[in-house]
Amino acid sequence: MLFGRKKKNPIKIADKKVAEWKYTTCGYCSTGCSIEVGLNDQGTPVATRGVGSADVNRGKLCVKGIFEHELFKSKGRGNEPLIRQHIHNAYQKTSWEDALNTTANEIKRIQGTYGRDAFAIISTGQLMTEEFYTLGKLSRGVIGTNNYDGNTTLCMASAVSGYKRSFGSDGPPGCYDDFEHTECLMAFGSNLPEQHPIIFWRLKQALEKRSFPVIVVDPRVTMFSQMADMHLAITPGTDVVLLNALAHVIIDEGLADTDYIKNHTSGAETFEKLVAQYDPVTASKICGIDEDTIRNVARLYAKADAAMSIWTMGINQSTHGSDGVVGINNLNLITGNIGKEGGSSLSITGQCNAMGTREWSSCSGLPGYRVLENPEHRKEVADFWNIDPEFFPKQRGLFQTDIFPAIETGQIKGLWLIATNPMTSMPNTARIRKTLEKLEFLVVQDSYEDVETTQYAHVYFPAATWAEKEGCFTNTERRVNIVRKVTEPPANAKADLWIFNQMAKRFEQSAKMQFPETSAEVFNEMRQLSKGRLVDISGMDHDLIEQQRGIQWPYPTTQNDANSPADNPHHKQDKDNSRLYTDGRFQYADQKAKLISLPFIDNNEVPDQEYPFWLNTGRVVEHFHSRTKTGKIGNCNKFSPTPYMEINPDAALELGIEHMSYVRLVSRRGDAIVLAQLTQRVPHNMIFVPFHFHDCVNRLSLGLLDPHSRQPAFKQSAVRIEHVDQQEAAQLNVEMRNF
Ligand SMILES: Nc1nc2c(c(=O)[nH]1)N[C@H]1C(S)=C(S)[C@@H](COP(=O)(O)OP(=O)(O)OC[C@H]3O[C@@H](n4cnc5c(=O)[nH]c(N)nc54)[C@H](O)[C@@H]3O)O[C@H]1N2
Ligand SMILES: Nc1nc2c(c(=O)[nH]1)N[C@H]1C(S)=C(S)[C@@H](COP(=O)(O)OP(=O)(O)OC[C@H]3O[C@@H](n4cnc5c(=O)[nH]c(N)nc54)[C@H](O)[C@@H]3O)O[C@H]1N2
Ligand code: SF4
Ligand SMILES: [Mo]
Repeated sequence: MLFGRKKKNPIKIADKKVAEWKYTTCGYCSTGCSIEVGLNDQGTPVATRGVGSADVNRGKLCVKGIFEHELFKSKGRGNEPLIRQHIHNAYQKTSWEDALNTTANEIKRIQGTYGRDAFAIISTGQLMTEEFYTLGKLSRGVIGTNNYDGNTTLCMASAVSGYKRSFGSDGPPGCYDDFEHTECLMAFGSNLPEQHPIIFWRLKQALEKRSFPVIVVDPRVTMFSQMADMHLAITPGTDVVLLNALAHVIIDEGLADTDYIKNHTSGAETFEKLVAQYDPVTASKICGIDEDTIRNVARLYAKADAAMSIWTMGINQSTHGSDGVVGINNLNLITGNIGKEGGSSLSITGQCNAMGTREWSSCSGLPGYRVLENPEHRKEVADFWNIDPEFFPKQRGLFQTDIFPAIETGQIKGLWLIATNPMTSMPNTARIRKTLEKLEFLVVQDSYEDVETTQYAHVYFPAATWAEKEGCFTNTERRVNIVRKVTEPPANAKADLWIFNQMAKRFEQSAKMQFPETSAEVFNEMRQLSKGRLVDISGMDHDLIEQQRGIQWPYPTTQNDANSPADNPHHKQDKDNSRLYTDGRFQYADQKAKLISLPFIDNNEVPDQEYPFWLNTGRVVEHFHSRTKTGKIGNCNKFSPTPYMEINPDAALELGIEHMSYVRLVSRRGDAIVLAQLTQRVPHNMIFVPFHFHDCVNRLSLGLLDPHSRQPAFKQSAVRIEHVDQQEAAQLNVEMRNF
C-alpha cells in the first residue's frame, strides 16, 4: 500500500495569484458562513475560502460557497435598465432616470386610479437587512401599499407563525452550540447535509466528541436519515399526528416536566385533553409510524436531560405547517426544553437573510418585530420616520401567496418583484403566468436579466448582487454577519439600496423623511429603533460585526463601554445571548408560553387511482433555488444539470420505466418531462423532484395554503407517470440545459 502511494503524484492546487483577501458572508443558505474572497493584483475575484476564526464555519465551506466568486462574472447578469410598452414587444435599453420615472409614474397612476393597495410589492430573503429596512420604509411609509410581502411566505412563514402562536413572538430560541450539549436530537423534514452542509458539519463535530441519538423524520431516505440512529419514514403531511402522539405518551407515562408546564405555560388542560385522543395505535394508522417506535421515541426524548428539535421545509411547507411548528414547540415545552443548553425548538431557516427580512423588512408588520395591529408600534415607527401614524394600515395586508389570486380577480393591477422568481418557485406556474400577463404594470428587480419572470415585465432594474454591495445578513441562530463589498457590480447594475433610495425621491411623501445613502448609516437607524426590543442590536455596528465574525442578537448598548462599539478592540460580550427565553419568560402579556391543541384534519391532495404517486419536492446540494446563480457555475451545475425524479425501482419495474429514461409527469395542473433515477430513497408510492428547474415541478404542484401562515404545501400533491418518446424528450432536455 505504502509503495503504491509513493508512486502517486501529489495533488496540486492551482495558484490563483491572490493579492488580497476580503471578508464577507456567504450569500446562499442561512447557515451564515464567513467567507474571504481572493482578488488578484488586477482586483479580479479569483478564489474563495472559509474564515478559520469564524465561530459558524471555522474555515469550512460547502460546494456552493467555495465557488461563489465565480458569480461575479456569470452569464445572464443584468447590465442596463430595460423598458417596453407592452410585454409582447422587445425590450429597449434605457437610462435609470427613465426606468425609475416610468415606474414611479405607473405606481402613482395605478394607486390614483384603483386605490393605494392596488399596487403590490413582493420582496425576498436575499437582500441585505439594511436594504430590507429601507424597502419597508419605502413601501409602508412612502408608497403606502398594504399588499407588501416576501417570498419568505414560501419558506419561513410557518415557522414565524408557529413561534408567534407558542411564544408570543418570532425569534428562534436556540443556536448551533446546542449540538454540543443536547442528549437527543430530532430533525423534522430537514435534509441538513445537503441544504445546510456546514450546520450539519457542526452536528457531526458534536457527535464525534459525544454520542447522542439522532432521529430523522422524513418520508424519504435522505442523506441525513442515512446517518441517523432512527429514521421515521412518515406519511406526508402528518407530522402533527406524530407530535400529538409523542405528547400523548409523555403525559400518559408521567414523563412530562410538570414544574415547567405549571410555571411557564398556559393552556395545559385543554392541550392534555386533545392529545389524549392521539394514542399511538390510532396515530400510527394515520402517520405511518408504528406504535412501538412512537413510544420509544417519546421516552428517549422526554428522558434526555436536554433534547432539541430542528426542522425545515418538510414541516413548514404543509397545510399543517404552522401547526407542525406549534407541535414541535409543544413537545419542547412539556419536556422543559426551551432556552436551555441543548434544549431547543430551532427552526433551520432557508435563504441567506430569511431572518433579516423577518426582523426588519416590515413585510408582515413594522420593523423590529413590531406589528401594524398595535397602535403604540404604529406611533413609535411613524414618529421615528416622521410621518403621520394614520398613514399606516391597522392590519397587515395580503400574504405573498394571496397577492397572485388578487391579481387574478383584478384587485391588484401593478406589481414590483424584488429578488424573487415566481415563474419557477410558485406552485402551479401556469396560473402564475396568466396572472402576470394580466398586470397593467410589472417591474422586475433582479441581478440576472435572464430570470424567467423578466419575460412578463414592462421594466427591468438590473441589481448588484451579494458582495458587490455592503450590508448584513442574520443567520439561523440570530447571528448578524456582514457582507463587505468585494467588487463592483457589472456595467450599470446598482445596489438595491440605491434603487430604493432613488425611488423614494420620486414621491412627495419622502420629502420630510430620511433615506440614508450608505448601509452603515441605515444600520445606525435600525440600532436606534431596536432599543428595548427582543431583536435589540443597539450594541453592534458594522466594524464590530466584522471583528467578531458575526454577533448574535439580542445585543443591547449596555453590553458596550465605548461609543462606537468597534472602537474597543477588547470588547467582549458580558451576557450570554446565545439563547432566548432562558428565564422561561415569554413574549405574551402573562409571560407564559401557550400549549396549543392541534386537532388534525386531513385536507391534502392524496394519491388515488388516477394519480397514484405522492409528488414530493425539494432541493439538491449543488443548486440554489431557480438556478439563476448555480445554473451558471460549472462546478455546481455539472453535478446536477438535468431535471430528474427519484422513483422506487419496484414501482419503475411495474410501470416498465428504465433507469435514466425520460418520462412525463402529469398532475391535475399540468405536466413536465423528467429523467427517471431509480433509487430506494423514495417509497413505492412516491416520487421526489428537485424544484430548481424552470418549467418543471411547479407546473405540477398544487400548493394548498396553510390557514395560519399562508405557506404552500409544496411537498404534498399527486401525480401519474406516462411514457414519452425518448428522442423528443432528449431534444427538449438539451434545450433546457445551460451547459
Ligand atoms: N443546496 C441548497 N441548499 C439550500 C437551498 C437550496 O436551494 N439549495 N435553499 C435554502 C432554503 S431557502 C431553504 S428553505 C432550505 C430548505 O432546506 P430543507 O427543508 O432541508 O430542504 P428540502 O429538500 O426542501 O426539504 C427537506 C425534506 O422535507 C421532506 N419532507 C417532505 N414532506 C414531508 C413531510 O410531510 N414531513 C416531513 N417530516 N418531511 C417531509 C423531504 O422529503 C425533504 O427531504 O434550504 C436552504 N439551503
Ligand atoms: N416545488 C417547490 N417549490 C418551492 C420550494 C420547494 O421546496 N418546492 N421551496 C420554496 C422556498 S423555501 C423558497 S425560499 C422559494 C425561493 O424562490 P425564489 O425566491 O423565487 O427563488 P430564487 O431563485 O432564489 O430567486 C431569487 C432571485 O433573486 C435574484 N437575486 C439574487 N441576489 C439578488 C440581489 O442582491 N438583488 C436582487 N435584486 N436580486 C437578487 C436571483 O437572481 C433570483 O432570480 O422557492 C419556493 N418554491
Ligand atoms: S453551508 Fe450555506 S452559508 Fe455555508 S458555504 Fe454552504 S451555502 Fe454558504
Ligand atoms: Mo426557503
